[in-house]
Amino acid sequence: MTRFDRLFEELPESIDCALITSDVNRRYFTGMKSSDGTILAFREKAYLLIDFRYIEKARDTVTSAEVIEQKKLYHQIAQLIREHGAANMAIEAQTMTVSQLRNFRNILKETEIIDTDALSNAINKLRTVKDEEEIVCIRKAQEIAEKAFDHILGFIKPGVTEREIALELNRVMFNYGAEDLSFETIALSGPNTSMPHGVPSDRKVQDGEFVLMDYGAVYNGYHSDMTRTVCVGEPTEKMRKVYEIVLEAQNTAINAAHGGITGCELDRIARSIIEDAGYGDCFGHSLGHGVGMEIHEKPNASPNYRLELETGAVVTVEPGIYIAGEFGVRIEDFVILTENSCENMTKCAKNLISL
Ligand SMILES: [Mn+2]
Repeated sequence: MTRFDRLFEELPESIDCALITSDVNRRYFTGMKSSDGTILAFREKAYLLIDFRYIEKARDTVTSAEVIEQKKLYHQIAQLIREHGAANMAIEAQTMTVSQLRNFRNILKETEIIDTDALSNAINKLRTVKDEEEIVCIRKAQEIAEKAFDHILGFIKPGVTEREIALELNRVMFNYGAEDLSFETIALSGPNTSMPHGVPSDRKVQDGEFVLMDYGAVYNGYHSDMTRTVCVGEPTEKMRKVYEIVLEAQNTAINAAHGGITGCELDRIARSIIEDAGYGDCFGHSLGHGVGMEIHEKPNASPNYRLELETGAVVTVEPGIYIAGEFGVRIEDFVILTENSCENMTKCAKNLISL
């Protein structure tokens, strides 16, 4: 069964065709990366309309859809809709721009445009559960990130700056085959570690400080995501204690994770440990998020996500404690949920390392 077949199984029967306009979902359905292009999928057949810059590659590689060179997009779409006798067309409401929607409405006067979240939700649902091929790519993306981690431990020392650490992580990841960075690498030191998404600066690392690194690599369209907090020299008693609380929260949540647990239940397991230790106010973000073709995707492990995390979903487990003006600790792994437990895709050690 193709991904298009599975999509139409998820969609209400009343929907005649689906217009897929986002870059990431176009890649999900065709396997080809491009910065432009449009998929129009009917139950019986799918088309990829793509312009001259990509046409040769598309004709060589795309097998899931008939490839058509894009000339006058809106008219070509109208023509296909007429040929297939479709009365309505669902759009990706979560990503289409208002101006695109207006254009389609102007051109497709006879076609009902379904602008609910039905199509976006159906695609998100498909993408949540990863198949074997996708898992292979995610594993590879994580292997690249872990090679960079092994390397950076020998690079961090008093006097190097946050920016130098970030740049070195990036360089090594590209060197080991990353297609891209999962996001702008975060490398923070000392008091800056209390800002969960701080931006690397020219601040020099000093002895006795934490260095927090949150980063990942993209491999064949799939992202990895990890955070490690290491100490340069010896940590204080408080630093050590906070680190152990975060680690316990993380390990406990990972041990409890399984397909069918709700996002809020998983979040609660980690959060209650941090709350019981007296640091509830210092953990102001959610426990985790889905990872795949996007760095943040469904499902979420957060206090207000009441849905089940499905078997086959990949989610991060990243509790943290952030004490403003002092320091912060975050430890992040990501796991694939199985029926009764989960497999941790992050293999590198997380005992407190002092360099
Ligand atoms: Mn993350």
